[in-house]
Amino acid sequence: MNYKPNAREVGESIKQKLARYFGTAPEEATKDQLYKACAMSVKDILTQKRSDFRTQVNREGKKRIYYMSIEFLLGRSLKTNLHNLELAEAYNEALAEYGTDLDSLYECEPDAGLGNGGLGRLAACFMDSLTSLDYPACGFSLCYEYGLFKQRIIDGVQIEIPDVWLPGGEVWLVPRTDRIFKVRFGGTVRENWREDGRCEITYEDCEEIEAVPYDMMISGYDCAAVNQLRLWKARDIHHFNMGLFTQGQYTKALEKSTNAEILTKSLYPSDNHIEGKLLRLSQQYFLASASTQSIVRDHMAVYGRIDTLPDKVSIHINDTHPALCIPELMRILIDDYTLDWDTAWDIVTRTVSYTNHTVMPEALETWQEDLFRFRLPRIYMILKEINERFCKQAWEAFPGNWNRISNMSIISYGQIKMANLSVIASHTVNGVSKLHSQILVDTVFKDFYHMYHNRFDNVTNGIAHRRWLCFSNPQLAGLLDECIGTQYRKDPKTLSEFIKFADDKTVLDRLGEIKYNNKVAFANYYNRITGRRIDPNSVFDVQIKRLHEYKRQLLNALNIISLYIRLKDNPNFQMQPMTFLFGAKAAPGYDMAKRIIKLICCLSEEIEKDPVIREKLRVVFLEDYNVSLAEKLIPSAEISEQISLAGKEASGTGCMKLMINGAMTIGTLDGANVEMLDAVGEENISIFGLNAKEVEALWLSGYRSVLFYGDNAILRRVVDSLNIGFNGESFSDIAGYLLAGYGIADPYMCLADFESYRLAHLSLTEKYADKDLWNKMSLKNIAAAGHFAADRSIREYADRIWKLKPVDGIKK
Ligand code: 26Q
Repeated sequence: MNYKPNAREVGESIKQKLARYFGTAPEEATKDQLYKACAMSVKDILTQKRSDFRTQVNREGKKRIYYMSIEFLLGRSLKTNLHNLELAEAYNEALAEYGTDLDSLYECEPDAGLGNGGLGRLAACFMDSLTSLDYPACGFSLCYEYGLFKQRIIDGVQIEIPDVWLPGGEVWLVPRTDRIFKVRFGGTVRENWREDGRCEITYEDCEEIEAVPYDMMISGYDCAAVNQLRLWKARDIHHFNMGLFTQGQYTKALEKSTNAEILTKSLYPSDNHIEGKLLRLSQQYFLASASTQSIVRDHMAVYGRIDTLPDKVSIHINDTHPALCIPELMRILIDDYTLDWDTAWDIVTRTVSYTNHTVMPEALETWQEDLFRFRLPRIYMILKEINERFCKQAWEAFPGNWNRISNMSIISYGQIKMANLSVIASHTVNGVSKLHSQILVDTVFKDFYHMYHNRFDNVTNGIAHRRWLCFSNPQLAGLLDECIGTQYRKDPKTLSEFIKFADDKTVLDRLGEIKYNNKVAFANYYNRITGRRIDPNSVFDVQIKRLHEYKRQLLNALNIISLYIRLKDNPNFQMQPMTFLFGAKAAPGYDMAKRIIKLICCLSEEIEKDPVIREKLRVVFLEDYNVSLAEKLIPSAEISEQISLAGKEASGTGCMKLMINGAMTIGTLDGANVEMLDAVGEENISIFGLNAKEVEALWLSGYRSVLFYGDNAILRRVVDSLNIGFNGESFSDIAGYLLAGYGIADPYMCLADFESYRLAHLSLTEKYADKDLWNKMSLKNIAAAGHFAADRSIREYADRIWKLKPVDGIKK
């Protein structure tokens, strides 16, 4: 089949789709219909290519990776697919005939926002790299009807609006009603011991829910592979009792429906914070069970025997949220395939691996034991058995050391600890940056590290550099093509060759021009959407990430207030005009996060009212920050704010997207920042604040924020100004939080890092005056960013953890 239709063939295929699905012709079609027709025609090409790829995977008997994640934050697909397939030009040419172009159709596609932030976006970036590198891979997640809420800001208050993405998004999905599985909840489990020593399991009064797969094709760049992401939707098993209905018993027919659909209605909108809700537990088991059944079925269909599973299948769990695939696989192997415990356990532990994404105690998943037993009785029995066997083993390793054993136990004091289960059953456990992986073995998993030395590894995160650089910053990509050729698109480490141009004045000027053009483009976009203005001649200083105390948007705001006070004292004060841009969603129940949004918005409004000051200082809170907005904003960013309290941000990935687009990082020695410093050198990144060890020491000795306040006149004025507040609203609650003389003051120690942050910021913006110097630093950041591509991360996972080989020997 021809995967590269020309413009005429593309035009023909769009026309056909319009006629068939909308009964319309290109001249009469709406933009929305044209977008859908394009998407459908791209899907046809992907479907064909996928079929060829799958045949080859099976022929070669290649091992597959199944990547399970409760979140996949995909964003839009049309642009990525067209660029990956190198078809954008042909489509544009065809669309010109119909009086439109791709850029305007891209805007018709809703974001698939099936995730909160970093963890979900990482899963999406990883699927891109797995495919581009020709690895056979399949992602599993849930087909939420509502993705992450849309954010409106009204008078500085965040309002959450449901995100209805399926109309418009579902063109990419293929329902597979031939691959439905059943998932059981609740009821009573009976064990019947038979004479041959086997145990037969029967269920009474349990609720059965159908899992219907909706498959999405995932394209890669310049490769043979097309992989798939399988999203499960919950459906009532008797979806409607037609018998009752036809007898006229309408309401009874409705009552019979158990309302299974609520299971995949909505994504939980909090990140780095868990909610021990029954519905969430049900979502997690639903994902784990349907996916595991699907994996086993596919394996048996190709190989016909279960014992080879670990040789042909690797299952990866993206944090602990899908960890119930561990007892679920045990259940299938023992109850359905009649394997004995040890054989089953051997298969499971050679198949599963686990990535941890946080050390924050409130994000480590635990479930109440009785809730768990009630909802998942069979899985509970299996967990008990895993735990008992583990504890025996731990006892042999550390006889008499109850404390240690209780720390590592899966079930203790009425709680089920998912991280412990994940470590015990995985052949490899990894963190997501060097620092984070070190903290894991030093603290949270210290006892496990003693017991299972070789199990722990690090794979530093990476980003889909084609999406975040090549496709969203075409001018910069064009400059790179001219300077170093196009090889970096396939092999991002060759970005390092760009360093040769560090002293080339023409290239440096071009870099400056491209950044300026991108700023103008963003300012225009912002003006079109909001009617407000931003000055492309000011420095674009960007902090984009979920709103969380540990990420310290508040520290950024305090520094802005210090600049504002200085300008109010002296309106003639000469400074580099600055625009501080924020994009952040707060979890709906997270009051402090919402207060910080309000502070930023009130500060923004008050400054905007001052015609003199706003020429030098502007604060912009961007509404509804999401993947598509990030793609527009990041190419225009000049300063990247990565200012979390050291030791708290596991990795961060926004930092990498900004770096590869030439922004300068101001950051603490946290997460991936540490490795960015190594890669780019200290003259090309601005590091400030306490390091993780100093944070720990200060915390243990007792953090007294008032001491920092008392020592620093500027800081005093800044904190005091919160009491009067901004734009008519007092923020004395935030002042109180920062200072709390006796109670626990701000655990993220904003005041401790304030002065060092303020000075670092000042000296960084001073450098901006020297254009050549700035552009050179920017170039060096781009040249050093290749290491932070997901292609590199995925190769490490494939080689060291999953033992995966790419498919060879088919044409592209
Ligand atoms: C768990 C249970 C119940 C409800 C919600 C959750 C939940 C949901 C999302 C817990 C955590 C998350 C998301 C965590 C996350 O995004 N972590 C980030 O992962 C990135 C990728 O590795 C890192 O770069 C970030 O440092 C880390 O914060």
